[in-house]
Amino acid sequence: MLTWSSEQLAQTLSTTPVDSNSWLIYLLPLCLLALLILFILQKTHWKRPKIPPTEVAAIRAENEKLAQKAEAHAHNSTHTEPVKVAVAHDVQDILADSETSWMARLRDGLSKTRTQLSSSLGQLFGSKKVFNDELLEELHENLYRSDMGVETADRMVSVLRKKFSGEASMPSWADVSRAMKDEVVSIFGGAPAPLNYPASGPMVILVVGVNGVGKTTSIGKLTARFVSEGKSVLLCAGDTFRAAAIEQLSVWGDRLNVTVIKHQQGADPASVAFDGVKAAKARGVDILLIDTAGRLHSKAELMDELAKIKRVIQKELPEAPHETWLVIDSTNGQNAVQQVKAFTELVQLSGLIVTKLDGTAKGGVIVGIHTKFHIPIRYIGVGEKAADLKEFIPSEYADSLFTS
Ligand SMILES: Nc1nc2c(ncn2[C@@H]2O[C@H](COP(=O)(O)OP(=O)(O)OP(=O)(O)O)[C@@H](O)[C@H]2O)c(=O)[nH]1
Ligand SMILES: [Mg+2]
Repeated sequence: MLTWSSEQLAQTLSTTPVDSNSWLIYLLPLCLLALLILFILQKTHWKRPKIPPTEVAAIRAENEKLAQKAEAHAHNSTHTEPVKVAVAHDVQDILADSETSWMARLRDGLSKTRTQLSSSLGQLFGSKKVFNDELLEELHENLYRSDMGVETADRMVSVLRKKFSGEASMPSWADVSRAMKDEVVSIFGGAPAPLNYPASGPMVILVVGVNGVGKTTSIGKLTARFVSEGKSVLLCAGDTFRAAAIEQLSVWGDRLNVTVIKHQQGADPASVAFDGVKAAKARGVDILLIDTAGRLHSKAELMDELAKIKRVIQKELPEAPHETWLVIDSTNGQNAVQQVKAFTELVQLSGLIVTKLDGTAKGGVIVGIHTKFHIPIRYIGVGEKAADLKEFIPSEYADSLFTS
C-alpha cells in the first residue's frame, strides 16, 4: 500500500506545474481587455437606430391616448360618478355662439331686404336738394316691395314727412334711415311678452303651419336652444300624415339626446299628443313641443284636427297648450300674411316663428304682419343650423334692416 509522508506531500505540492498566483496575473488583464472591446463595440456598432422626431411624436401621442383610455376605464369601473350624457353639437354651437356672430348672420340674412330697401334710396337722397313728395313716393315704393305692407309704408311716410318736411336743409340718408329704424322699433313696442310658463308642470307648445314652412326644423332648433338654457324637453311627433315627418323629428331627437313620443304613420295625431302630454307630466320635463301636419286636404280638416288635439290634451292638462305658435316662411311674402289670417280663424295664436329670412328680399314682411295682427314674433330663422334660430329682438332686426 502506498503511503505518503507529510514531507513527500509538501514536496509534491511545491512542484505542481500551475501556480495559483500566476493565473491571477493573466486573468486580470484579460478581463480588462474584454471590457475594453465590449465598450468599443457598444460605441461603434451597437448604437440603437435613431427614430425620426415625427415618429417619436406619434408614439408619444399614442401613449397618451392609451394612458387616457386606461384612466377612463379605471374611472368607469369604480361606478362612483353618474354617467354624463354628451352635450349635442347643436347645443354646443348655441352655447359657443356670440352676440356678434349672431348679429353678423342676421345682417347677412337680411342683406337682400336691406338692398331692396335702401340701395336706390341712398343714391336718390344723395343726389336731391329738396325733401319732397317725389322722394317720399320712391321711399313708399321700396318699403312696399320689401313686403312691409301698405299700412306700414303709409305710416312710415307720414312720420318722415312730419319730421323732415319743415327743415331748411336736405336730410341725409343716414338721418332718414335712422328715423325709419326708430319707427320700426316703435311699431313692435319693445320685446314681446314673456312666454306663458305654467306655475308647475310642463309648458306645452303646439307648433302649426302649412307644409314646408319649417315647422319640424324650427322645433329641432328650438329644442337645442331650450336645452342650451338648461331646460328639459320632450318632443311629440303629431304629424302622422307622412312617415318621413315622424322620421325627421326622430332624427332631431337622436341628434339632441331628447326623447320623441311617436306612433305609426296614419295614427290619430290627437292620441299621440295625449301620450306626449302624459309622458311630459310623468317625466317632469319643462317643455313639450308638439309637431303637427301641414299638408291636410282642406281647411275644415285642419281645423278639426287642431281642435281635436286641443280637446284631447286638455283632458290630461286643462290649461294646455300654453303656447300655440304659427310658423311662416318669409320667402312667401304676402302669402305668409294670408296664412296668418287663415290660422287666426282656426286657432288662438300666441306667437309666430318667421323662418328663412336668409335668401329673401321680403324680410320686411315681419313688420307688415305685426302691424296687421299684433301677434308676438317669438323667433326668427336665418339659416339651416340650430344656432340660426333665435328670439326676435325688434332693435336687432331694425338695425340689420337699415344700417349698412
Ligand atoms: N335657409 C333656411 N332654410 C330653412 C329655415 N328653416 C327651415 N328651413 C328649411 O326648410 C325646409 C322645410 O322645413 P321643414 O321643417 O321640413 O318644414 P315643415 O313645415 O315641417 O314641412 P312639412 O312637415 O312638410 O309640413 C327644410 O329644408 C329646412 O331645412 C331657415 O330659417 N332658413
Ligand atoms: Mg314637418
